[in-house]
Amino acid sequence: MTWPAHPSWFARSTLRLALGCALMMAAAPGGCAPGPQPPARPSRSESGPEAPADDRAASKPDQEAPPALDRKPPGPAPEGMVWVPGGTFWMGADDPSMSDARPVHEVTVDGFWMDRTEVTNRQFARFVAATGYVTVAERKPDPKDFPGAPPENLVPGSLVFTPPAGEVSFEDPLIWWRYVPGASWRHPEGPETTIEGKDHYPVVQVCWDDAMAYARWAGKRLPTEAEWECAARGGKVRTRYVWGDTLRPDGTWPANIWQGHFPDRNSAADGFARTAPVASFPPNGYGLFDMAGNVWEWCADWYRPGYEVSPDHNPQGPSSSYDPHEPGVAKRVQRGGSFLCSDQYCTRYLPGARGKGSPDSGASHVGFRCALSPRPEPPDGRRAP
Ligand SMILES: [Ca+2]
Repeated sequence: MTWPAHPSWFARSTLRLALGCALMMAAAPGGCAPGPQPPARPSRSESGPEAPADDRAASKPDQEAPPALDRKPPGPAPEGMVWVPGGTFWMGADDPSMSDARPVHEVTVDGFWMDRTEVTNRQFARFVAATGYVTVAERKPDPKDFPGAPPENLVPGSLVFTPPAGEVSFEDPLIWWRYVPGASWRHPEGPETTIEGKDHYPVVQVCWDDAMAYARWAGKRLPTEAEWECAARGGKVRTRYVWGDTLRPDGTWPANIWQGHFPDRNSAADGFARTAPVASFPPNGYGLFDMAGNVWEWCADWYRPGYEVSPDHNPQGPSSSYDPHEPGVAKRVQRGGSFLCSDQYCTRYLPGARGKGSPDSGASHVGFRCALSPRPEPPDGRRAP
């Protein structure tokens, strides 16, 4: 199906809807805007900025895990959740292409429960069946949000990764992202596709608003960005990957990412060309699955580049959003990368890397998981500092 795009509508919707590596690269080829860098905070590593994985693996001395608060779970685990011990960890990324994840700094979070896996189609279907909730992608776009768009173009739908036939420039992600009318969590790749038989796949085409609605229904909340990274690191200290410092330990692929030439040739050497059923790969040190790759995961925080101003204890993120690559469009943080990430093009499946997206925008590589504090939640679903 060819999308009869009005140029302004297409560009606006795509830039707002396409999330994660691909369109971030569109806004700033080569990664985040270079810009002046803040002075780095003191690093625990004596070797300075992180070296390539293989070098780090060979040279980095063993490091003890930081002291953890709340190491003991406060009680039996809620169904499908694991306890993430609180403690202090190094948050952020030194990678030169990830200036929005600097400075690497020490952060302390209290212990919390986290979903063992990304929210699945079956779990989301239960929520929809119980509440009648209609996701944003299933609603007709409001003309007020897309001034100038022809009314016939304002139809429900969402963005779908659509690989080109051959090599293309990395400069224009609009080549491999397409707004598909009828794409939704029920039809992730478009109206002709289905989630039938995919109960255990992560739900996708859900925006931040949808994720928040699910979390409230489930009596949970979205994790803060700091909690998400603490959980992703699984007790490891400043390793390049959530599983350690070697991309392919024992020659295996430890996560659902991209192999081959992006975006036209995906060898699926890890077994999956698109999303994988949750828990298809080994868990991290806390027993959490798919904290790298598979689908991006929404966090509670507003997005702003950098961590220059951030509390060091239970940070909740900034009070408002600013994305210098798309001023005027408020965005929430995403973490974890997706099946589209690779070391060749986009390494944002690394534990300190960041993604971002408009709260009303989903895509075929974006999902979420929930967190839960061991004490009652405030009405707005976010924990007080
Ligand atoms: Ca894959």
